[in-house]
Amino acid sequence: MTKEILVIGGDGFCGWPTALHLSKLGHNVTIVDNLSRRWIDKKMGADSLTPIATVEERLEAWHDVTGLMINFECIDVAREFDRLTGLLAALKPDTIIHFGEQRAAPYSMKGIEEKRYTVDNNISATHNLLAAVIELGLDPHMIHLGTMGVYGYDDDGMEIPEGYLRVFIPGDDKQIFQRDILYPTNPGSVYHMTKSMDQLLFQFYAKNDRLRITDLHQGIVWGTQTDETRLDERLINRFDYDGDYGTVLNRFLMQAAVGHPLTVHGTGGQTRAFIHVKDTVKCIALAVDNPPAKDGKVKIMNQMTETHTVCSLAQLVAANTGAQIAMVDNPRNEAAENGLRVSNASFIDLGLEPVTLAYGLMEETQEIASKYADRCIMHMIPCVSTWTENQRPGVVTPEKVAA
Ligand code: NAD
Ligand code: USQ
Repeated sequence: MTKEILVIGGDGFCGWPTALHLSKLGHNVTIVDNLSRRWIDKKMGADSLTPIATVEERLEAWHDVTGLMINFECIDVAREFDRLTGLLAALKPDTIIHFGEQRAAPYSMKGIEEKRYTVDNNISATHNLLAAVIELGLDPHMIHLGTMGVYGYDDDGMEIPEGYLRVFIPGDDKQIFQRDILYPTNPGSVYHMTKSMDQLLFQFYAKNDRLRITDLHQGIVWGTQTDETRLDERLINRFDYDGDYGTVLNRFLMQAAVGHPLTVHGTGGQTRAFIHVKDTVKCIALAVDNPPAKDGKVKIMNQMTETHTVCSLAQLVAANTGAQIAMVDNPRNEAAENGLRVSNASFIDLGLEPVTLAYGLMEETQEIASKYADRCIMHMIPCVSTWTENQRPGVVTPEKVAA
């Protein structure tokens, strides 16, 4: 059935290929984006490795290639509440997909300006959206892109469930009460903290107003192209590689392509969850087709397909490409090593057949990185945003002297 779908943050790395995929599936898609991601790149002096076209060129290309139309509205969801409300009232979307947040952990730790921006932008964007929907009396299915990072990486000795933890509480009269509580959040950056706070906003509005909300706790997305973005050069997806926005596997693949050593933080013993961008768009299409019941509870699904340590990824890329590995000081405040087991049963039950590292997609991403290697701004590669003052280069601490 054709749905009216609003994609907030639809100019971004995950939002753009999702908007195209849903349009291709026959839905009416409107993108809302304030283009802040493009402006942040300009401010940092960074750029996508792939040459991304303007939004207007992108949408024209989509129409040229497929005959399909995607609409675009430039709205800051965190600040332009009235414009957001006006659009929602006119569109009455069946589904709203919310990608529109500042998503880089290192950027959120860069300094006070970036910390405040990340909190103000992310929390206001999510709350404005929820409040606008209630104000207008609409009943869309809302899908939010959350993160695996809300669970933390403390290796809790169990498979991480999908959002909720079943607990048994001893009552005063020796009765045992059973509750399903949100899995205790344990964010590792200001960015991840905003995603933890989003969870409470969703919990409240699902309970109070019976909103139908799906929160997708996504792992690190890698790759760049999907079946739709490869249809025309003007549709190409972004490829972040700089020290703030580049994520680890894509960084390793592009570092190998430009002859830079692979920058493993600390021992590389951090285990993380991963998903290819092709599976991201498939998962979101599955979520669109499977809205939760109006039962007062947020539906939470873990959107990831495999786990790896940072070190094992570096070794894999090095073995495939001959790149050198450099063990560098970790600019983050994170455990040197952790295990991680995650349930992704919901998406598997819905029919997801994951494309994992084993299926040759690394080579595909490697080829794209090589094709655009000459666009790399080499001095943007190092991760320079530190988590604490003590980690800043040049700060002398007793630990550094002892080392
Ligand atoms: P991105 O930065 O490429 O895209 C986000 C988009 O949202 C950008 O185009 C930006 O301009 C827009 N945006 C931000 N604030 C906005 C606002 N106030 N109003 C309107 N538009 C706004 O990020 P991405 O990698 O596509 O991530 C999308 C979502 O998925 C994020 O919420 C992120 O937390 C989540 N996520 C991403 C990853 C990943 O590895 N990329 C992993 C897990 C979860
Ligand atoms: N790392 C390196 N070398 C690098 C870059 C990163 O060793 O050059 C390490 C980091 O120290 C960290 C791990 O790789 O231990 C992952 O870092 P990342 O930048 O790939 O991912 P992260 O900061 O966690 O954030 C990304 C997205 C974010 C999303 C999150 C999902 O930017 O939007 O929410 O992945 S998750 O990690 O599952 O929480």
